[in-house]
Amino acid sequence: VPLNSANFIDVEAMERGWPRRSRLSHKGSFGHVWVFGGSPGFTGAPKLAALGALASGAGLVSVVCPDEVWPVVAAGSLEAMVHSHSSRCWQSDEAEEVVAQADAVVAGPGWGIGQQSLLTGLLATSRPLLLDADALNMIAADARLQASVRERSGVTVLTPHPGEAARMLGCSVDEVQADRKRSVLKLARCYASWVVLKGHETLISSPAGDLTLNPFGSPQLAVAGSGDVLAGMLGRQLAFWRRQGGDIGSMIAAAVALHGSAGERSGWYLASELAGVVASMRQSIEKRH
Ligand code: NPW
Ligand code: AMP
Ligand code: MG
Repeated sequence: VPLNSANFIDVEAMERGWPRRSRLSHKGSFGHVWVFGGSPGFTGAPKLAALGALASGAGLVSVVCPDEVWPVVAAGSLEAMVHSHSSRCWQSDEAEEVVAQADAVVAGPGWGIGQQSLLTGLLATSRPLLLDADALNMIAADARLQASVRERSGVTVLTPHPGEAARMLGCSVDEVQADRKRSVLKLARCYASWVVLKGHETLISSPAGDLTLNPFGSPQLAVAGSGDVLAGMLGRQLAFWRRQGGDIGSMIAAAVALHGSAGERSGWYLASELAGVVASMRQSIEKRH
């Protein structure tokens, strides 16, 4: 694979991703993010993704989780709507019809690796789709899902950490880390998708192989749930893009940079608190425009 040099995200590029809100805007202007995730023992992950979407300014957020964890995921959820896989709002043969209300779908946080048929349905829709965590693990293990990702008509974003990238590439974490540019490019080309290879100096590749390096971030982000918050933030950007348009690559980069930049701040130690820092930074950027 020919290796392109990476562009860096600077502060201006990060801030351009969070434009001032029009006075006439309403929650529909910012989009409806649907998060599919959660399983026994992993109920926090979809909630953190929902929080990430809300913190970065999504208009509406819905979570869809397996029936057995629905009471736990729904408990205490004030802002996000929470449905179970078999709830009436979700029952349909056609995934496209089911996600008709969604401006963007985030699939994977805490989902477990037994959701192949639901994932197949989501891949077949034309909705902007962000695949993280267990969605990536299922794809890594299933050639049919891999083909379905390649054949998608809508925008697809993959957000592997080095462990998930290693599973997808069939190599070791050390091999991924030894040449992160080559790793992210291979994934982007193989899946015809945007790929965000997380970790120190997160690398973003467009489907065509244009690379962007995120210089923001801190090892403070190496904490349970911080990737789930990022998945929700990127879901918000995809939903906003579907509603208001713009340059999708810049919007992805702006979310990665804001997440990293919030991670550099002190005063937080939980991923849920990171979302609070993201929200206040995002609000001050929006007001400065
Ligand atoms: P090692 O071996 O530790 O050095 P997994 P997970 C590697 C959910 N969560 N640099 C790591 O390396 C998620 O959403 C739920 C280098 C190991 O090999 C998923 O659905 C939570 N290596 C599920 O749990 C909160 C790195 O990756 C492997 C690396 C499992 O996700 C937590 C570990 O990854 C979590 O978000 C880096 N920067 N980062 C909840 N409260 O509900 C990772 N690795 O096995 O995919 O486990 O990431 O915890
Ligand atoms: P996940 O492993 O999915 O929870 O994602 C972890 C998040 O924290 C990603 O956004 C990573 O880029 C970020 N992160 C983890 N470790 C570091 C680090 N040492 N420096 C910067 N960012 C990190
Ligand atoms: Mg993760």
